[in-house]
Amino acid sequence: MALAVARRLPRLLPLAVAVALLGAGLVFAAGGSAAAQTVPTKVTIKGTAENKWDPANANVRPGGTVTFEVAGGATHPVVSGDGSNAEGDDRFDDSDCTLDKMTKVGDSCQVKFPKAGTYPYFCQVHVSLGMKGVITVGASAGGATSTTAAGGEVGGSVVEPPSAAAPPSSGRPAIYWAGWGLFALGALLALGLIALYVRFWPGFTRPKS
Ligand SMILES: [Cu+2]
Repeated sequence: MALAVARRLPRLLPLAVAVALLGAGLVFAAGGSAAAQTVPTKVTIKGTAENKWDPANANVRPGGTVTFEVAGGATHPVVSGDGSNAEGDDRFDDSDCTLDKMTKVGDSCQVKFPKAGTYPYFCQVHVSLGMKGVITVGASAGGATSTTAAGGEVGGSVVEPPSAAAPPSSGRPAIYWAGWGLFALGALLALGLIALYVRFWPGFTRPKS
């Protein structure tokens, strides 16, 4: 019986190696693509002389920091909200970005975003000129969310998708872990086959001590 298994080893080994390679490939592909679209932990948004935010829409990781900077023009105080209400909505702490702190070129303020979600903001002075934007906080790049927001449609409906778009999980796709599983399985199988081969293959002579 052992011999019968041993006879098939040369054919089983490539299969095991193939499984391991497939797993490794999945890990690489899933991990690599996740790394390629890594969401930054720090983003700088400039308030320009044209009274625009540059970029208006940005992605940042949960726990990340957004720096608002007065790069040109007059004062650009940042207020949390979509601009429909002059007071804002206090979804993030904008107390360091008030009128007196964002008056001249070079002034800046930082806002930390601990939780995933979609955070619209606007310039208190230039909101009527459309100086608004949206910060998407999530582990994966919220491409779809920011493109819809880029259309200027910063209404209440945009605030809903983030919870679905940014699951609280580690952010690794399931296929990444499946890849690791396949790799481990294939590697174990290959090791086991090699061990069997060494033990039972008739033509294989082990050095005797
Ligand atoms: Cu402004």
